[in-house]
Amino acid sequence: MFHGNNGEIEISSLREEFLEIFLESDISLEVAEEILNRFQAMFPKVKSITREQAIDALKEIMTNILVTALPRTSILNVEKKPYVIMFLGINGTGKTTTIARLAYYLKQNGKTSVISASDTFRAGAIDQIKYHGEKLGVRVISQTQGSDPSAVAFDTIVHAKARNIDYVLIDTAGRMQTNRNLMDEMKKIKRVSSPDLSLLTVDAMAASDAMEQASTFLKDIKFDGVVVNKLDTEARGGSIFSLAITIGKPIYFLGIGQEHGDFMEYDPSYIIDRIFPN
Ligand SMILES: Nc1nc2c(ncn2[C@@H]2O[C@H](COP(=O)(O)OP(=O)(O)O)[C@@H](O)[C@H]2O)c(=O)[nH]1
Ligand SMILES: [Mg+2]
Repeated sequence: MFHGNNGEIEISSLREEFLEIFLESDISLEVAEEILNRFQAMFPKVKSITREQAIDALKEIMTNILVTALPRTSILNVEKKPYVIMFLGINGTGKTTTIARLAYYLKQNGKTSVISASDTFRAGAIDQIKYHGEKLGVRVISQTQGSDPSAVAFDTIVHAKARNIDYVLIDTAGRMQTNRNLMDEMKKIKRVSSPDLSLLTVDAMAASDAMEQASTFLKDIKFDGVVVNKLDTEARGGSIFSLAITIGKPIYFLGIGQEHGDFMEYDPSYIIDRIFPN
């Protein structure tokens, strides 16, 4: 690599260096090239700059992309009561964990919630969410395995209205987007509970899968936003750029670990810091 005076490096070398970093961070090639083209355009007449200047410029470009996925308002500032949130997504992407973490987050911020155990399909799902509810001191409304998930959601909303509870969080069964029956069931829950917000959970570790899942779901069942989980793993969160650019839906929450507190409202600077650790 060419190092000029004052630690300056040729832009073309920096391009190569950062392309590698971006690809290792799960940013798609297309998005990486777009970022680097914008980067180059910022220095039209200059041959070399310092690495620090380069990082500052890249952070600015990348932040501009990420802020386009910010929701209009914090989940804490909604006006409707109860505010009904339904979670969708394939198995293992962290729906149940997200609900537990969100219930905890709401509680920390002085809000009340009740959970609908509408994953009545998978064995053990009701016990899993009840376990979280007990630990958090949050009520879980459930029936038995195999019962109608939309009836459970309905009951939960009735409960929330009667008790003046702020939020209803509806857990659902993991769906392969190819499974017709299960998709229809999902639509029924949506019809019956008419959620104020429906969120798709995706797994940051499966970057290209996440994109594909989001686009497939979008065709079949409308959702309003995305939750990206498992950002504490080796996943560096690059898939969030593709989500922000391609899906055109806000990103609401980030899951950053297995504990109830490992959760935050979507924050572009968290992603930037993972890609450019100091
Ligand atoms: N490391 C890590 N694991 C997570 C995160 N979110 C969920 N998990 C784990 O992923 C697995 C599946 O999560 P679960 O909530 O059951 O997914 P669901 O099938 O969509 O309900 C569980 O073992 C969770 O502990 C996260 O942000 N980080
Ligand atoms: Mg689950």
